[in-house]
Amino acid sequence: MWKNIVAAPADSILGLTEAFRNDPNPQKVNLGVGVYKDDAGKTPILACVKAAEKLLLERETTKSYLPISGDPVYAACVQKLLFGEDGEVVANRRAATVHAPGGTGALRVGADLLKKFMPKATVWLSSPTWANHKGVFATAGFPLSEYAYYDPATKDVDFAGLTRDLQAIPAGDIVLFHTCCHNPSGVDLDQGQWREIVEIARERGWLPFLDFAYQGFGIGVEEDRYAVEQFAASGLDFLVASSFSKNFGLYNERTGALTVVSPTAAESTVAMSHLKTVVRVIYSNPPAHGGLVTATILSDPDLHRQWLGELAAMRERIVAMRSALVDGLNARGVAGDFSYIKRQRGMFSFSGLSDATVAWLRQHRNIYVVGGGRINLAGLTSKNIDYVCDAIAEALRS
Ligand code: PLP
Ligand code: TYF
Repeated sequence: MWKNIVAAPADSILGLTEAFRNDPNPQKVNLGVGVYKDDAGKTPILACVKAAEKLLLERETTKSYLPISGDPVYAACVQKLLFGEDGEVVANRRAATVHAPGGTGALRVGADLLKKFMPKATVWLSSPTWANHKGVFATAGFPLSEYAYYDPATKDVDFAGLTRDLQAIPAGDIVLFHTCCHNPSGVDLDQGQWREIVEIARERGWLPFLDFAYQGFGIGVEEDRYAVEQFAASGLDFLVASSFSKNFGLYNERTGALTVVSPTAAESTVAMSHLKTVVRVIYSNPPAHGGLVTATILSDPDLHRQWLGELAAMRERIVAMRSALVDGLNARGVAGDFSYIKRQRGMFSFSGLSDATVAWLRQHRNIYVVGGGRINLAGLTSKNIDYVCDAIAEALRS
């Protein structure tokens, strides 16, 4: 059947990983795919995860199916991470959470749910956004549109453009936001800006959908959820797609969650009933391991504390690499102000490098950067930072 069918193009970021893997040069550096690496260049299993896995191995008594919505202890833990220990949303049972396979699975479950009840909606994405957002929402059947977000001239949020666009989005459309650590720009909204956005959502009546893939990678677990708290306090309907791939290092365990927040507990019960029907026909019920690991860690005060420490270490290493990169470029007399790289948050930076520079770095220095100039700071280490700074300095001179 495939004889006359043209092959689909490879995912550009994963294609870059493939090319990196096949590159025999020992000095090669991968600043592409969004995976955390430690200073040895490895993506480690967190010690709290290993400890939780040991406990699970001893305690687990069955591999029977989980409920359609996943482990209820996991759902409660997710809600505490989103709304705090004594969040009003939790107390009033206004949130319905299902364990989804990764943040991507959560986005897709949310998209399929919304398509059933908002079939005519357009989904609005930030310009630019994570490429897979387009694929997920388009495949669920939504037309897509973009709102202004990143301004390459100021290397900051184009907030005037953003509010102008959000004010023009009609009621009944869906607006996707990056809660923190915007991928690919690294440029986040501040607290005052989030409050304005919540007000616009209230006035205009569009539905907010928060993609929360990097909780704890920005400033901290609590600081990073500011947007979630503000939308929760507004009493509006909204959705949150959580991912624990990065902050628990559980990439291949497909650990995420979709949380639908409603104005009342009665509505939340209805939302959960429809969430289950959506999940039932895609994967029936979620894989258990990652959710059980996360729930084990978050339910145990010692493991929880250990996780916060390990998460802080990942975040702080990335911040240190931001400084090392900016200082390294300045020390080499590279023209231009790179201080914006220090202001950006999370794993990524729109480095400001042109596609021509990106191509030069790959061809001449075996340094792999995504087209558009997005750098994964976690790919930098104390061993390769000088090599990378030398290479960028030379690329910008040539
Ligand atoms: N959303 C954003 C913005 C991401 O960057 C990612 C992963 O890179 C995801 C969602 C998906 O995460 P997961 O690997 O848990 O599916
Ligand atoms: O680097 C990024 O932006 C992501 C990373 O199944 C990624 O695309 C890679 C594979 C995957 C999910 C996310």
